Amino acid sequence: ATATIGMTGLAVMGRNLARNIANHGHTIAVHNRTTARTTALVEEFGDEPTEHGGAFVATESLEEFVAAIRRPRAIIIMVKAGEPTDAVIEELVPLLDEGDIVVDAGNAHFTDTLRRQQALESQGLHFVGMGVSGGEEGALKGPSIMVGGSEHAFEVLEPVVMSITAQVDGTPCAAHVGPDGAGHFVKMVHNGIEYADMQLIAESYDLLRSVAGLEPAEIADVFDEWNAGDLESFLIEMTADVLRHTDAATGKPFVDVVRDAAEQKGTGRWTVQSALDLGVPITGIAEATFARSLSGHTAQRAAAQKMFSTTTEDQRVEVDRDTFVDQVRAALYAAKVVAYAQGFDQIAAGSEEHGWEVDLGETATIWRGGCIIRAQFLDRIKEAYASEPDLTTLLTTPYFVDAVKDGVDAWREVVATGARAGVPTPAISSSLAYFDGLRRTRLPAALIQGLRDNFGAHTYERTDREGTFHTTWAGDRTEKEM
Ligand code: NBP
Repeated sequence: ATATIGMTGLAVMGRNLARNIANHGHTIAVHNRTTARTTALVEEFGDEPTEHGGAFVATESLEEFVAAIRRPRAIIIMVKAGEPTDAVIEELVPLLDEGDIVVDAGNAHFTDTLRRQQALESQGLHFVGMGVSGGEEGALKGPSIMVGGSEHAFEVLEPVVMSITAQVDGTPCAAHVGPDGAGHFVKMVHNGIEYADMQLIAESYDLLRSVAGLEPAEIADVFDEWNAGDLESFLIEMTADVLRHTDAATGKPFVDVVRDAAEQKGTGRWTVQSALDLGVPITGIAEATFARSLSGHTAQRAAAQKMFSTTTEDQRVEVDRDTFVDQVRAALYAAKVVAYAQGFDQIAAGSEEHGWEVDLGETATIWRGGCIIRAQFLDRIKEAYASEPDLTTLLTTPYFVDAVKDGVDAWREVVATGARAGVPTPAISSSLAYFDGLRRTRLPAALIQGLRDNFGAHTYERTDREGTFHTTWAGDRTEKEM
């Protein structure tokens, strides 16, 4: 056995991650169900050591693959999430020895990771659920890595993980976020935040174009300008790139020839489902997920467009272009603070529920590079948790308080303008509603409690004394302490 680690599953992600590992001086055994992928990798990049001393050991059968790795073995599975991952684990496990470490680096649902971890642990094996972010390019050049598993398993994997991950200011964008499902959970919420981020950007674009009348190339310039300030991020930069792109076939802006139905692979949905289970209001992520669903509901959209033509129902809203651009920037920033605050709340709640003890500041730190949501902004979040590890909500950290206070008038103006013009802003406006909901001293939830007690005797608590109460609504309306 010559390899220090193994990788099975050599589609785009596995192939690039294996190359990244070899480029960092590790000898890696490679395997794929269809041998052609293994052959192609080795034919293209050779099986001689790389300039850094790493090399590929190409294998055809799983038996050969397992035999090529030094014990205790560390084996990364990078195949399609769900049943294919279970199929690979099932084939692999009988070939392994006690103490070997099986790493699932695919986009597994964290509940699958919990189940697999239990199953493998009972067979004397270690199981690690490793969230890898950054897509194809990140896998090759340095992804953000969220490791979930035992301390021991992490210690074994650490040299490889820390060498292949992205680095920001000398700090690796990888960490042991917690045991069992913690890595995949944090990766899931990361993807949810990515949904919210993209939706907020898309709404901002729509407002600038439909209300202020800017052309896509002009909006690209606006995003470039924003990218020089506190909104600086990979997604803002990429938005300018996409908006400036012209379709070669028609000469039109690229964004005008793409069908306006956003697809999703499911991590946004998982994030929302988990948030519902945990009772955490992640309205930004939820609205972003539903907005994608709405965009794909062709029949309903066609029916509504026929009945409610956009010209008759919407008001013409006159805005001063420069002022409106600034207002949209402020609204985007404030709504983004809310979306991240909600995402971090969800990680805190998941961590509490499963006893993971996820370090929220560290989570912000490892998202600063290698992943799609990498942003300047994450430095602020890292600092917020560094100065106050038990922070109740990111919204109340001084830096964000100032940003939200300074931006709140603009935020309201943008939401109101969008509503008047008939330009939907589900994520920007729901974030404002969330913010207003949190900061109000009295919420109409009191009335809901009254209704619930009236129709269902669900009881209520009082503001002026302890206890649980019920009013005999159908009778003499006296109040009873329960
Ligand atoms: P895919 O998700 O497209 O999966 C293809 C790989 O799965 C191939 O190696 C294929 O083998 C293997 N596979 C399948 Br399908 N069924 C199998 C089975 N029953 N037994 C053994 N192998 C099987 O690859 P990917 O896009 O590279 O993604 C890999 C993982 O990384 C996924 O979980 C994905 O969600 C995650 N991820 C992807 C991205 C991204 O940007 N693409 C980002 C982050 C995470 P074959 O060659 O023999 O068909």
